[in-house]
Amino acid sequence: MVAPIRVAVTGAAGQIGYASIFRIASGEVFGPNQPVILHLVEVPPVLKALDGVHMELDDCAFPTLAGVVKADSDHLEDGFRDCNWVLCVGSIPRKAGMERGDLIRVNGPIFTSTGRAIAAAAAPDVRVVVVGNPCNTNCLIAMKNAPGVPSNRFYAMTMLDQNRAASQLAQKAGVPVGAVSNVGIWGNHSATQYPDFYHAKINGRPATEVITDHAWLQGDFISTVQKRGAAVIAARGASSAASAANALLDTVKGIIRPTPAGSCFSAAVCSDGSYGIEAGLITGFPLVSDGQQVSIVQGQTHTAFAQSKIDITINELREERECVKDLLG
Ligand code: NAX
Repeated sequence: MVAPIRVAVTGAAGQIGYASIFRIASGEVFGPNQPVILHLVEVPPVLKALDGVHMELDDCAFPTLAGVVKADSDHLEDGFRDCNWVLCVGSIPRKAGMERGDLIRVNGPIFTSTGRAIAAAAAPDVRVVVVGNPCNTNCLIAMKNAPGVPSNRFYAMTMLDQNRAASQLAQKAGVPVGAVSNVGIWGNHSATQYPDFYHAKINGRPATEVITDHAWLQGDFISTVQKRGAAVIAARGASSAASAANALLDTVKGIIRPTPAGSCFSAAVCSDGSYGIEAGLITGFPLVSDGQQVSIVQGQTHTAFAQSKIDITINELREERECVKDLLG
């Protein structure tokens, strides 16, 4: 009998939470033989809706779902108790007229209590993935408020950007998206991020050889990926949800499954000073996993163009950190 793992999802009744939890319960992420106990966390006014979500989970009769725990955001330690994974989706989405700095100040405090509750109650092997925006800086706040939890357990999600970038490259090259690999997302999950096409591969060849329109790569490709979230909102009238949930699951899979040789996956992690990026910043890097440990891909070289893009996004991360320095524990 395999012991169940416990997976907390905050904002579980929201768009991304709702699109994630059924797939996690189904066994898609942790496998068909791994029971999962879901911990669903919401703000108190949404607990009734969460009861409905719980009913739906019951009604799926997933053999891998070994239990459901519900908790409210005023009792986060109950929500995170013994959890092996804490997936932090819950936060306030940006509203019309809100500046990025306003959003940081609204959501930042959620992550001080999140960090403290993780340190107090989660399992010793807990791993944390932050989706709620601004996810890099929220992840930094959680990490700084979780004394005793190693910094390499904290991830912020840039996988949606990776998937968006891979899809754009595939469409330009006229190949299936599965032919694209090794797309690293550098820096912040924001409009300054740098999707690295120089190291991307298409059918194992450098993307820059397959796609000869380098003006497109340096121009429209990058800006399309950077602004894709806004384009989805403009078209759908709501922000990315299913694709974000899919990216969250891809992130967890990227962490727990060995990365195919010669490839990478993207998430923001605590910089160890690699590539001259200030240690301690939660920065998007290309990563590899051996199924147990995740490490930053080493040895990539960057063109002056790429380095200038990376410098811009790292500067933005420093500015965001400055905005929340009172929340960093
Ligand atoms: P929704 O508003 O649909 O859902 C958010 C849920 O979080 C709500 O149900 C709300 O009640 C809950 N919540 C709010 N504060 C909470 C707290 N303190 N504790 C627990 N739950 C809380 O937003 P949704 O579309 O699901 O987006 C969630 C977050 O993901 C937003 O911050 C959004 O900006 C961010 N995103 C991040 C992406 C990424 O790639 N990193 C992409 C998609 C998305 O934009």
